[in-house]
Amino acid sequence: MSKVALITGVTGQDGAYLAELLLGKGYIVHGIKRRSSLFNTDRIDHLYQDPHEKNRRFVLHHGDLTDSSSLIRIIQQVQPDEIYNLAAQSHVAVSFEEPEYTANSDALGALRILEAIRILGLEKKTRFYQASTSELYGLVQEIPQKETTPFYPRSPYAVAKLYAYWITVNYREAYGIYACNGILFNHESPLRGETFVTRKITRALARIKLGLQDCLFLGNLDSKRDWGHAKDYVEMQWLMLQQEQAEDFVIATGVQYSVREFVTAAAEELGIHVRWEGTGVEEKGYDANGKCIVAVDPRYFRPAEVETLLGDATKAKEKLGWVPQVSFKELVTEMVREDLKAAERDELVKHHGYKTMDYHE
Ligand code: NDP
Ligand code: GDR
Repeated sequence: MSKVALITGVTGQDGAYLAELLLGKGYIVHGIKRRSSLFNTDRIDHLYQDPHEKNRRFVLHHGDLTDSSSLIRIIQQVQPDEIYNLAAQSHVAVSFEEPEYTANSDALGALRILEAIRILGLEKKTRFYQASTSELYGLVQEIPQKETTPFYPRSPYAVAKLYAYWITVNYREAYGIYACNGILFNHESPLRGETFVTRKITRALARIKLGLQDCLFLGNLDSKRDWGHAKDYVEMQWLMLQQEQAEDFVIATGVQYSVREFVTAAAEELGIHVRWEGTGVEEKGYDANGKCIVAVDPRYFRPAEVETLLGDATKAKEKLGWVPQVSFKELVTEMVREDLKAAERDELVKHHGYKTMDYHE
């Protein structure tokens, strides 16, 4: 009998990689997508199976983390062995603009799923994974951060995720549900959303290289992150649900770079050497011809910043056999290469792909 998994946030970066991983392991995978006015399934279109196909192994359902009734209905129908709660309003900066919605989806969303497990009497059957985050450490109390490091969230997103973290622990202790938190540090890929800093950088630099864009505007260049590859990290999400006992794990590479260093590395991949000049809001990056290609724009500063994150994943190494497969350099190379291909397609369309139409003809 195939195992059955339910993924919330299946249309997101991690959801797409995880669905692919689980299908490869023989799972039947159900995913929850929310209704949108445009197609939002780009990342999983290659996995799509027509509803008319018999014995489908990949099935999508409309639902929303803010809507208990949809969650209960889907979980009742699917009777999953494993639920991966990846859905979230996941943008830290946006959470300052939409704090209430962020709390509703990111904090109460986890509670709604855990309650659905209870209401449906699935406490002994269904295992639950919560997508927790290094943002919980916020104003860091210890370097590097591990499972025992105290939390100090610095955004409405992180505060909402703190609730989700503790409600997961609480339902494990109170009701014996196999529920665990993966405290994942930043992980990126060519599927990363375009407004997160790594993807914003690789996409913009590729476009600058081809003359499709002039300048990349960024916020805090000094911010430091521990960046890994999403493909590596979803494997750990799965492994956390395969243990004898539910536990919480930090997943990180243990290596840290600044946003400025990410820009420099991505530019080097494109054969652009960035010369940095100035400090603070005056800082700029120039190419070899003296053209300004990177500038600081204070609109991207956050009301409260998380300056530095560096993870210690010793526990995951020892218990899950965690070894990151993709290095920082390989991650940057892959992201730049994919964004360069996309920029080349845009350039082709811009210069050769269409002719100007005179609609009055
Ligand atoms: P994405 O932003 O790429 O994906 C988020 C997913 O959640 C999308 O499928 C989105 O749908 C869906 N979603 C958002 N709101 C709702 C809602 N109200 N109801 C149902 N679905 C919703 O995030 P990632 O894949 O990068 O991250 C996955 C999870 O891991 C998130 O919870 C994130 O907070 C957490 N995390 C991520 C890290 C990272 O570095 N990537 C690190 C640590 C934690 P749509 O496609 O329609 O927008
Ligand atoms: P983060 O990722 O906030 O760590 O959350 P993001 O890539 O948005 O920011 C990383 C750091 O870069 C700085 N920064 C900028 N960020 C963005 N988005 N845009 C900019 O122009 C810019 N300039 C500088 C930020 O200030 C920050 O310090 C991600 C999300 O995936 C969360 O869901 C997840 O929980 C954490 O990673 C771990």
